[in-house]
Amino acid sequence: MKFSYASLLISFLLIIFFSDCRNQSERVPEKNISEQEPDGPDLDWFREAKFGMFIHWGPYSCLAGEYNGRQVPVSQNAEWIMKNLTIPVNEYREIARKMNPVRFDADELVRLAKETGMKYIVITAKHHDGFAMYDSKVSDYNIVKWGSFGRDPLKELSEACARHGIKFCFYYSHREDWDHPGGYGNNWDYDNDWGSDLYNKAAFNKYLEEKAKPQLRELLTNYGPVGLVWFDRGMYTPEQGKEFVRLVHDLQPATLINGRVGHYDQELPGDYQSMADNGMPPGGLREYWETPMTLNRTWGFSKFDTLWKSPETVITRLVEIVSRGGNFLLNIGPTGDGEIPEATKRIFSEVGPWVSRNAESIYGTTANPFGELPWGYCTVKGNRLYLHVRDWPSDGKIKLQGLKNQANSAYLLKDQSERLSFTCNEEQIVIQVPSVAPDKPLSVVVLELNGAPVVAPREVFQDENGSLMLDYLTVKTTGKAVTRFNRKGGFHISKWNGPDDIAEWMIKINKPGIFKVNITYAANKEWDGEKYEIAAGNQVIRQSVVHTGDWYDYQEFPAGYLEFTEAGVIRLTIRPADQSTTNLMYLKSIRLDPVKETKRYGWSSSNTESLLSD
Ligand code: JFZ
Repeated sequence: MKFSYASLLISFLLIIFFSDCRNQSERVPEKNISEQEPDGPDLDWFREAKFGMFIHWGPYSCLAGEYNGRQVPVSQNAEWIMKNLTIPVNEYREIARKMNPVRFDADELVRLAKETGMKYIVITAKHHDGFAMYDSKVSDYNIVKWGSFGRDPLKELSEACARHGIKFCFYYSHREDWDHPGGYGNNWDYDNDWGSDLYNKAAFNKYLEEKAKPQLRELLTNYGPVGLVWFDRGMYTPEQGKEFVRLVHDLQPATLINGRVGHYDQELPGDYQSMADNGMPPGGLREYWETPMTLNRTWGFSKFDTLWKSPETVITRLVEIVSRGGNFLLNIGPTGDGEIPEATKRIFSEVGPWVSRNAESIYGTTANPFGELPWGYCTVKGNRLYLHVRDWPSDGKIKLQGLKNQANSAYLLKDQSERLSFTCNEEQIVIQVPSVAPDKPLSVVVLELNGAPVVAPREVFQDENGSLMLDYLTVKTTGKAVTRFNRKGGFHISKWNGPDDIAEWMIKINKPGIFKVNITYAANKEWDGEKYEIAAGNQVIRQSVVHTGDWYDYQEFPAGYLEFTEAGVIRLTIRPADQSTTNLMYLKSIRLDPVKETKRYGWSSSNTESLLSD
């Protein structure tokens, strides 16, 4: 085989080229994080956003709370008119056919959201009435094909959101469907026995497979990136709930899912917890959550519902929710022809400017670390505390207890030219503020610290009987232990599975003595026998979990005894004793009750068979 110089040169160049390509491919600059598609649910934008617009809009908006002279009472939701007035499917379908929302303007909606400070929009793609407010290929029962409108509002809205940098999201009623014979909830047209566990499984599964799932697929395929899917009213079985989670994440892995995708009887299968409508959890939750709220009393438009919330109420609710670590999803109900009610625009026109001038104290902040504050709310960002003062002090003094690090400066967010004076001592910091509140309904005072706030754990005091109640309101959790909420389990501490996952309290003993320790928790069978330790000073109570039936069936158990011989503040902890794959328990509370001292021999805190009588 003859090798010409040319062939050698070509070979050499090819080697360089391919090695260079290979190197080239290795040298391809990594996308920076922000451009990388998250490979899982993207909570970051949600945590940053804080404030969203909910839109309830469908054929029920055309009825506006009344049909054939019958009215949906203002205390009931106007979007439930089909069920509340048992409107036959065939009649409702004709109401839907007449829907022709020529006044719908996606840009106007998105501009209103943006000017009000809302960063995401969740619109009803299909509510319980089964009517699709988008161009569905699955069913002609939709806004584009069924009547004369011929436009796709969700397409127009998703494009307007993209133009204005607002996250496009949609609501989908995946269980309730009063139009489809297999959907849950229509027991006036269809002979479905809809007792809680007697639903018509075959018909329901047919509805899921021929309507709910295919419609979700087309929504997650044809409308661009979807920030979140807002499911509603749960699902029958945990497995069905998980099927919807898989469906969403198979199509858009970054799309968030709210807490109502799964059955209320199961652990949260979504990415964040949906609180009850207009619900307000106490603070201290470490799991993320969102509260939806109506602007009057109904989600869908009602011409009778004039009980509008004031701008002050909306602003205060926003701050209250954000200060407790959640998101606020505020609803608007456009009219049947697509108009935004004047009252909505008036309220939003006052909310927006307040949010804009106080934006720094809202977006990207974390929850108040101090517990309830008598004068208002607190949010945190880096080394800054944002004190949202609701009750402006007549003596000009804002007091804050529990801060352990040094304050460097204080000023009004609205006027940063003037520094406020303040004094600090062991107990508290007192900020001197002007006599007149600079803003309303809340004025923001900024306290700059020498670092991220360090807050003394809140102390738990003995009550008049000398007892102590330790629960999620005063707990400090570390590791994977979290304070959380779900509809079935209520507020509790869980998600812990090793000795580094700790719940602790600082208990203030004024009346020393021996205390009986009772623990209230729920545990399913898989957690039976897991070991936990309750420790205070050099005392340790070691116990085993006894299953209570299910993870939300709470029961009280005697855990043992602790003795405190002197007054003082003591750190009490509870944690899994060993590393485990289970969640140990849903802890509701630990209670310490003083016991009479009778016999004192052979007693040990780890011995639950104490010789002491209570
Ligand atoms: C549901 C819908 O039925 C209603 O029409 C609206 O869409 C609302 C946002 O969601 O209503 C609920 C669902 C759950 C609770 C309350 C109202 N809940 O958990 O308290």
